[in-house]
Amino acid sequence: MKIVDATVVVTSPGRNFVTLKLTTDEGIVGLGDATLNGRELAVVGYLSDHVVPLLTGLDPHRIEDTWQYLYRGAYWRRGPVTMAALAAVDVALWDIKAKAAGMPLYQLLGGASRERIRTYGHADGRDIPELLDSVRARLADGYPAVRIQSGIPGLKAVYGVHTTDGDGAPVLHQQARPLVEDWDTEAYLRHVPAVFEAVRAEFGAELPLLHDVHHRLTPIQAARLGKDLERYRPFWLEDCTPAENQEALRLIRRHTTTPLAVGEVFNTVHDYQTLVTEQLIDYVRSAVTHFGGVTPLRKLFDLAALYQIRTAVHGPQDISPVGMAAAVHLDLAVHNFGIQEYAPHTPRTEEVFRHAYTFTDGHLHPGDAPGIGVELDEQAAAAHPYEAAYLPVNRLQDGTVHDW
Ligand code: KDG
Ligand code: MG
Repeated sequence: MKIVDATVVVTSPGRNFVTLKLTTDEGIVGLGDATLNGRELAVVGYLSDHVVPLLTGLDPHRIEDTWQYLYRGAYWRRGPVTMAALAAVDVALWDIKAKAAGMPLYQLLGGASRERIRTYGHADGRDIPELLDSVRARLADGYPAVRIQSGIPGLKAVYGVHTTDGDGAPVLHQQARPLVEDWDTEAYLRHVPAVFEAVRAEFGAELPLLHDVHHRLTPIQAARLGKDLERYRPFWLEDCTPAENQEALRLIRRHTTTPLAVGEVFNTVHDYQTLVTEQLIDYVRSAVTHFGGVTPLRKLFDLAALYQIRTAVHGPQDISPVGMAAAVHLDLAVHNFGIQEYAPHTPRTEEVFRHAYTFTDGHLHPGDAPGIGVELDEQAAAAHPYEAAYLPVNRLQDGTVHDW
């Protein structure tokens, strides 16, 4: 079999998605997600100018070899743009291989290790009463675990607390220029324990509660927060510091038993080396789409398994249904699966990407369609052209730019 065509499709049914479509001489189509929120066109350029011309004529069955050819062959390796482009190729090739085998991808990854995939949903509120309502709504949706994010008294806009448009798309993520949010670490550190206190008081001790710090603290601040939250038994504290500094996690780990989850901005296993081998974290959180695909993420998961670290694939709405499908196949197959983040895509997005994966009673299943089980309706995609959109930026009250 040979690849005879490679096309990059950009569509914006509420938010931008980049999809690579590979076609073989046998008429098999494979899809891969290359969406990099706020920098989509950089990946489109990388793919169209430097990857697509290399793909025609290749044997799509040679997934590992093609991955190494594009990764090592470029010389300039790693980085979000490169790895999103590589992920799209990798997932499209797995899609083709599984379709050629007449099997859902998870079967090629070793078969199901469980019946279904436990997820967590997002609850947020501008204040605690609004957050409690949101938790109630997620529980009514069936989610077995909930991430809680709350507005901070005195701050006007905080990560994870968003308004949605009529279609359910988060408004804060679709600004033609970055929206400016504000930040006050001390106010945040004072407020978060009160948020956990209120949610535990309302929903009891058993509900798994997660919280995303979004890279905003110093190591000692993160250690303090981890300690303060221990009595509420969080499921995890996510991205408590900018973890490019892997050594920071040593300090945090020395002070708290709150489980730690890291990795949504990482692109390669090297970004995790210290964190995993020194057992400084409990969950690895990279997305298939930003980590170079199923092939390298599987390798990371196997490394993590040696240290009893579990998986938690990043699954925000800016991962397309193609990237989400790939994640759900991997989740079903690997032994050290932990939890999957899941926020359903909008109806407009689901018209463009029809998928076999299902969400029932708070659990995902990839379905049994051959391949990853996603079809791209190109006519529907063409009705939604690219729209410039940026993630917010964050400033302290004196105007200093802070991590978002
Ligand atoms: O594009 C950025 C989002 O994917 C990210 O902010 C979402 O932190 C996030 C999460 O945990 O889903
Ligand atoms: Mg996060």
